[in-house]
Amino acid sequence: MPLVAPEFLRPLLAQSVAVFGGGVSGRAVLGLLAKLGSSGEIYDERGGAEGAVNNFTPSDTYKSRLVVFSPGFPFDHPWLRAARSAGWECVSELDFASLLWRGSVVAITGTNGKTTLTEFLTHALRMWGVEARATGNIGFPFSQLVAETDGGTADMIAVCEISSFQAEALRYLQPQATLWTNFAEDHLERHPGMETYFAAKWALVERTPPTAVFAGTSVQRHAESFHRDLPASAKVFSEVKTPDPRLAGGVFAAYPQAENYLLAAAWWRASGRAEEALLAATRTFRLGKHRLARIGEIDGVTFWNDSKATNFHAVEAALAGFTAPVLLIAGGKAKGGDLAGFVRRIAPRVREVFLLGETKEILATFCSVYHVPHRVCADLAETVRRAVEAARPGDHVLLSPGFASFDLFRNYEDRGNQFEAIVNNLGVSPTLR
Ligand code: UMA
Repeated sequence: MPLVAPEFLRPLLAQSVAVFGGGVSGRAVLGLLAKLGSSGEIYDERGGAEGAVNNFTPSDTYKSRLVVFSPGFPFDHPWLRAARSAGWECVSELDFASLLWRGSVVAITGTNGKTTLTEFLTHALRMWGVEARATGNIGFPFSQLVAETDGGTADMIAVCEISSFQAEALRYLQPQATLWTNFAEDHLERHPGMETYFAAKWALVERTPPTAVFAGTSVQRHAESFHRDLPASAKVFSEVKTPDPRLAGGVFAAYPQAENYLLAAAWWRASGRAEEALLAATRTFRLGKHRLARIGEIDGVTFWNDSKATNFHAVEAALAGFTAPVLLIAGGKAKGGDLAGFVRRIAPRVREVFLLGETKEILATFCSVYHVPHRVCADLAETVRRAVEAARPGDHVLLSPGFASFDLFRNYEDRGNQFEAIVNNLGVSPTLR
């Protein structure tokens, strides 16, 4: 069946559309526009895609007066403000895709664990026989999914990882359910404070039927502190449950994934599916790359790649899984937040920290304050070299940076891949995942 745009969009698609952001989502929007028989032009302040225009002023050249914008653009970006004041329709990339999607959307958000939960639910639904697709912040834009599937079919489910950047701009997407894993400090480079970061994600709660909101206890705690009430019918799950023996030894054995499993299971049962099938799915599910992945062992020292840990909460969750102090490789591009508090909390769990990236000097200062042995390193290769020198048999060397990667790497995958290559060059056995 061909793609069909809602009526209000049709006149706006008759002429070229302004697409803000030349990254993966902007390029996916161009593809979707082509499928709709329309076209677009990319605007990007920093180059982005080939042929992108680096300045935007609303003008009459565009008869369509439609902007579709990447989540990289804050909602109050000057270009968006200008377009809105000129009367243009400004639609986020996620909203734009949702307007053309025939299937349903299950939204997954949270500070940590959302990518794993998105991948897991997709895997479980597919085992159940549903045509489910993982999409959104996971790195596969919803617009690309919609273009590839011609808008999908009514029985398809888009399991959509939604970041705060995406949630804050929503006006059209209506999730069939929202699973909000947890809430902790992150992205304070974009949101002016924890309350606005929380409010951005809260938009999803407001857009979801009240009986279909599933949240972790940290979400409820923060909702209370910000004087917001989760719907009375929302289901909230405890992070301090005794481990479920049925999940022992697997991805969902410990916090935060144990709590995430409870959320998934509650939604699964509420949608009329038998939990046995979900449990069976946990047994065949494998974690994606760069998420606390054991990459190998040399002379009794084990190396772990947790490059996906781009915030403090993720590092703390990773460290909690080790019984002995860890040789930690950390640092990267700052995103705001309480760095001193972060160092204070990890101090008892690390034997030494090897610091890199934009935040290495400031982290070194706090390491001195909290008596954490540390070394400031020139690059990733030096952090590994120094960690190996300090390691004894039985030790764990963990790359769990706690910051974004864009200061030294293309993205967290690039950072993790480079780490694995360096470690493998030390003579470590091939990937053991
Ligand atoms: N840009 C400007 N001006 C701005 C902001 C951005 O010109 O003020 C330009 C940039 O130069 C860039 C483009 O816009 O060329 C945006 O590129 P991008 O890589 O920031 O964003 P997209 O390619 O649109 O990718 C986005 C998500 N990125 C962000 O939210 C920052 C991707 O999440 C997501 O996978 C993709 O859409 C598909 O949905 C990435 C991410 O880091 C992985 N997300 C954050 C996170 O997980 O912590 C929220």
